[in-house]
Parts: sequence; structure tokens; C-alpha cells
Amino acid sequence: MTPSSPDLSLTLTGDRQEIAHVRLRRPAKRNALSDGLILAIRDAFQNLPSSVRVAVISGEGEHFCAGLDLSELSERDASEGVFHSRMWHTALDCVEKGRVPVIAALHGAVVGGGLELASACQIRVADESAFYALPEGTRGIFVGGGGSVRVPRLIGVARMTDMMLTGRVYNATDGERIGLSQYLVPQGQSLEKALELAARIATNAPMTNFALMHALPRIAEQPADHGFFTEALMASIAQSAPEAKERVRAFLEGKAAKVTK
Ligand code: 1HE
Repeated sequence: MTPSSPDLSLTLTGDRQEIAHVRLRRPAKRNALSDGLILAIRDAFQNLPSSVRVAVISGEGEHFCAGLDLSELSERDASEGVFHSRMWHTALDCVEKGRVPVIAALHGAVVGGGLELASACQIRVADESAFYALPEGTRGIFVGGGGSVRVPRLIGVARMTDMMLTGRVYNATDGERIGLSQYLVPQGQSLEKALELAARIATNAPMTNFALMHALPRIAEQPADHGFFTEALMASIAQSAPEAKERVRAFLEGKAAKVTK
């Protein structure tokens, strides 16, 4: 599948083409997300080839992503603004709630809509050059790509409010400390680490990956009693898959890896 914008590339790797690498390729504009690029992200994640079990998203050049393309912001009226924001919601929903887990490989600027994109991924791997900000607050606008829902899930409402009120920028170390990334690696190694994690995730049973992506975040938002019920249903569905039975049998017969430190 060829992406619908020259600013996005999609390559398949792995023995069975099971890893999709989606790359923002607009380095001269710091991978700023134009409407065309957001729609290409939507299309790419909606139409991943059936061989794909996990995806990695990264950015070319010195930065992961500078957020919304501010040059396109100018002439929108209120209703166009709502539709524009809803377009981002649809696109980033395709990233977060698609068929496969997505890992963001971060470096340099992860700001504004770039942080909203990263927040839609299940795992964020940052290198030491990464920094995070929500400059919307100082640009006289508001987040519009799902950031008000997804960023507080990672760092809490208080920290996001502070980022937007004061223009606070978190460096890579503090970003990992507060939960913006789950991994921190030396400069230049975030893509390598993301691909290594992807190779591992691709070996999981697809139903387990699906449950983690789709059930876990929903359970987190349910009242405890509903959460326990959803968990019981999900556990039962996952366990009944033939692949789960094979994997458990393999362990009991000493043929599967033990948990090691
Ligand atoms: C851009 C954008 C952009 C760079 N839209 N053109 N996001 C922001 O407010 C962040 C704005 N960008 C920056 O703060 C900086 O560019 C960076 C820290 C990301 C990188 O700095 P640097 O020194 O490497 O690059 P630069 O010289 O600032 O930019 C290089 C070019 O990219 C330059 O264009 P040129 O034609 O003069 O070469 C910049 O204008 C262009 N560029 N960022 C358009 N964002 C769904 S709602 C989401 C709301 C938001 O995301 S608001 C936050 C937007």
C-alpha cells in the first residue's frame, strides 16, 4: 500500500512482513502535520496489510514532529475548526484503536500535535534528544487532536495544565519520569529500540495484543465492577483461542521460555 502523501512512507519489515514502519517525511518543516499528512496517517493505519502485527512510527530529520502545520491555521471559522479537530480525532483513533499496537520512536521536538500523535500510540520510546511541550497555550489556541483526553491519561490533568499555562518544556529524562515515555535510550537509538520491541510484540498472540489495546484502556475508564466484568469476558475470549492453548501447553511441556530477570 502506498501512502496518500509523499510526506509519509510505509515499509514492511520482519521475516513475515509483520512490522510496519510508518515514517513522517517532512523534515524541512520539522514534520509539521498538514491536513494531507494527517489524512495519510489515517489511511495508512486504516489499511495496514494483513501481514502486519505491530507498527512503529518515527520522524525523519532532527525532530519527531512540530505539531499542527501552523501555516494552514489561518482562515478557519468556528464550524470549520470543529470539523478540523474531528478529522484529527478520526485519524488518531485509527492509530490508537486500530488492529495492531503502535510504538512511537521519539527524538527532538515532540510538541503540540506531535505529542498528541505520540500519545495515541501504545508505547513511546524516546532518545535523549527528545523534548515535550504543548505550545498551544502560548499560541492562543487549545489542543485539538485528542490531547486533552490522552495526555492527562499519561501525566495527569495538573501536569498538562501546567505545560499549557506556563509553556513548560520537559526534557527526555523528566519526560520518562512523569510518564510521557516508557523507555529512554541514548541519542539516535529510539528507532532501533522501537523496532526491537516491535519484533517482540509481533510474537504475542494477536488476541492478547488486541485485548491490551482495546480492553485495558476501556476498563481503566469503567467503574470497578464493570471493569471486573469486562476483564472476565476478555480473559475468557483470549484463553479460548487455540493459540493460547498451544502456548500454555508448550510451557507445561518445558518447550516455552521461562520468565527470566
Ligand atoms: C513549521 C512548524 C509548524 C516548524 N507549522 N511550520 N507547534 C508549534 O508551535 C511548534 C513550532 N515549531 C517550533 O517551535 C520549532 O520549529 C521546533 C522546536 C519544532 C524546531 O526548531 P528548529 O530551529 O529546528 O526549526 P525552525 O527553524 O523553527 O523551523 C524550520 C522550518 O519549519 C521553518 O520554516 P522555513 O520555511 O522558515 O524554513 C518553520 O516555519 C517550519 N515549522 N514548525 C508550520 N508547527 C490538532 S491541534 C494541534 C495544535 C498544535 O499542534 S499547535 C503547536 C504547533
